[in-house]
Amino acid sequence: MRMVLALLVVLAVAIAPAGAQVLLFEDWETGTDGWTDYGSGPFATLDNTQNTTPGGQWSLKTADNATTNYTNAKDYVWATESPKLWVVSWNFMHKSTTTREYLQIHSYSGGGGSGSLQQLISLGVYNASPADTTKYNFRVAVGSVNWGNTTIARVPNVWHSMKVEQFLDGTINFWIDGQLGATATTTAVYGITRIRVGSGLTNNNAGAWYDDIKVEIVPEPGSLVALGTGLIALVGARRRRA
Ligand SMILES: [Ca+2]
Repeated sequence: MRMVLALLVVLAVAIAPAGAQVLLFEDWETGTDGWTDYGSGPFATLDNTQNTTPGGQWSLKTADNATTNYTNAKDYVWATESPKLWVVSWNFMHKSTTTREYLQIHSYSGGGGSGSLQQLISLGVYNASPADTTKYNFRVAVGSVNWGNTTIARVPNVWHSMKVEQFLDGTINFWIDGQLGATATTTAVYGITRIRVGSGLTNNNAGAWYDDIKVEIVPEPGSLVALGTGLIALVGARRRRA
């Protein structure tokens, strides 16, 4: 029995929150180091009119005057694909006019933005069919529904907390202000190689603000399940012997 108790202690320690691994946290308070501009301009720039960070001043604002596509966003890349069990969260404010502004989660086969596109997931506001322009919209581009609508009504000109989480079975949840707004499933389950802040598309002269961007990796449960299964088997064996 002493051994079982010892194993229970080991198991309790193993199950105790190991803490998600933070791959990226950006509140824009110390510049844009590590980020690169997408396209040839105009670019997203630091802005101190709508900050959210406690004690901070800065958020990132996409330009209002993007008249061409494929610019006006900021990228953060990883050479190696992250683990697949990830959570990405940020704060977001959009204007009242119809626009297309969102954060993008990319996965490319060669890391960063190299090789073939494996997955592209977005959450924010979009303007083309089938987007309901009264709701927040999401996209799962590969192996899924592409653009879809959340159940959460758009409220412009205030900050919203946005969160996307992926599970190993291909479930992707989209959260807005702590409410689950949509769930999608995909057959293309990949880790992250790039975060793109902004749609990179023309935005109807209505740039948006982004702050407190966090990319976290959740410890995979496999080792804990294995340990738990082992413990149950051991207890069962001891019971049979008793
Ligand atoms: Ca900030």
